[in-house]
Amino acid sequence: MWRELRTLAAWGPRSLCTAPGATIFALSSGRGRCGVAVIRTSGPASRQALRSLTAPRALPLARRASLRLLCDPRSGAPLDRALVLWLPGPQSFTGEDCTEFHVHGGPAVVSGVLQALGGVPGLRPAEAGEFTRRAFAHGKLSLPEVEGLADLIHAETEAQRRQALRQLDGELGHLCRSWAETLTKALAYVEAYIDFSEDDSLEEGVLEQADREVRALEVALVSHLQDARRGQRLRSGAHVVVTGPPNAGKSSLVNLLSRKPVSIVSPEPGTTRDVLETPVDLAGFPALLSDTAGLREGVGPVEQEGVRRARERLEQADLVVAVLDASDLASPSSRDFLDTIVAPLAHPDPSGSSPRLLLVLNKSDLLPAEGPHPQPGPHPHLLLSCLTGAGLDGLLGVLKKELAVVCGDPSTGPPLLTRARHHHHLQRCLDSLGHYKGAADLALAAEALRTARRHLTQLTGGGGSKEILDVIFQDFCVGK
Ligand SMILES: Nc1nc2c(ncn2[C@@H]2O[C@H](COP(=O)(O)OP(=O)(O)OP(=O)(O)O)[C@@H](O)[C@H]2O)c(=O)[nH]1
Ligand SMILES: [Mg+2]
Repeated sequence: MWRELRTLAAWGPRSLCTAPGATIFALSSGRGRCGVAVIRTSGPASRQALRSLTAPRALPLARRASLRLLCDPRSGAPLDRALVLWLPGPQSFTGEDCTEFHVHGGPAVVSGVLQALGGVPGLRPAEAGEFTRRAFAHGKLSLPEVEGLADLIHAETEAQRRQALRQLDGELGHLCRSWAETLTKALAYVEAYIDFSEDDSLEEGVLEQADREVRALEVALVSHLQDARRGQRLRSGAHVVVTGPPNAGKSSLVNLLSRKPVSIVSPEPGTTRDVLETPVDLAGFPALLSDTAGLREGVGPVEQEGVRRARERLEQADLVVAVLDASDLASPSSRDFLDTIVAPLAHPDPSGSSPRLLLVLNKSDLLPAEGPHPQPGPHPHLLLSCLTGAGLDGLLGVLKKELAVVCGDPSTGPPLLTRARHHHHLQRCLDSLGHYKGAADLALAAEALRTARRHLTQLTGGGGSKEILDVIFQDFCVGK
């Protein structure tokens, strides 16, 4: 059955609608003691499974929750009093006949019901991701929607959840399908020209029309590809690197933002040596927050290695949080840091590859309450005290804005490309449009358009190979 499913899925999602197969079952809610646990089945024997466990009562009405006594069909022993749902296909999550048993979440109840289902002829335990794989195979979900569902299950921050929901709603799939339609139109123009250019009835300018469609699509693809890193950051976390001179309060800030004692804090300059990385939810965005050694020269070999690692990590940053001691801005280490790190980052190179910069003046509690405060130069900055928490809300507000730029804001704008797979197919599509423009004859131009269109179809899951499907579905747990 598995091989059959995979082969058919490789032909295209909708080709499986009538394929018979085993009926699968699994616990779909989390493991462990809980109030309610949900056990699902999917496949042609679902009706029989529901009948066997709820006999002698008749099947409940479709899509209506009903209270039933569940009994083991072999021994007749009662298992639980549960809510059951009969969800006949194709109007179900997988497109097949499905049932749901909402049982009490004790381990003995759950294992009793699972064992009883295992004894029903034609039923077997589901493999990881098999429910979703069947939904894809029956055309219930496109591949980007499957990926959105996987992301939603793994979403840890608000921004990730919003992005995953948009993808699950099919926005990226719709966009790719509309692009594929544009290419179909362009291809039709080119083929019409090849077949009927001798014919007087052919409309004038069909090739120009094809060129126009291709040019517009190129512009859209380039802009989406430029955004691609943002979607991937949103999925796996933006690299936020905290840097500054020794003793500025970098580790204190990392501990404050991550709400746990990640790094040792001490009045001794040069405390942090290694790069300490921690995943955090920063103002609703996923981030990998790195604490680093204070930047200074003329120190021992261990600290020197720490400084080298700190500089290396700065090169990988998407957002640099530069921390200075507000009461010590005139010191040589602060001035040197402002000149060598802050100034170049404040004037990023035009290619747009430089990280963004946030300058934080910490220890504001040490500044005199009255009078002008020292300025770090022309750079915009925020005042903070890790000791008292003053300025933390302002900092989180600015971090949110910065991370929305770095990761893309999932509540607005076009759908983001969250995976390398999306990027690959769009880039190949764009390359093929380049081949179209440079093609030596119209037959080659038409072939380039077909290749471009194939990449868009593959992105949404049509003609997906078994290996790609395996990689995508491995993100799922059993029962999903
Ligand atoms: N008054 C005051 N002291 C602070 C504040 N933030 C940190 N400190 C103190 O400053 C000292 C250095 O703090 P750390 O967080 O270890 O500084 P760091 O930049 O990580 O230092 P290195 O790892 O040595 O480079 C500690 O004694 C902290 O308690 C603050 O907002 N106000
Ligand atoms: Mg430190």
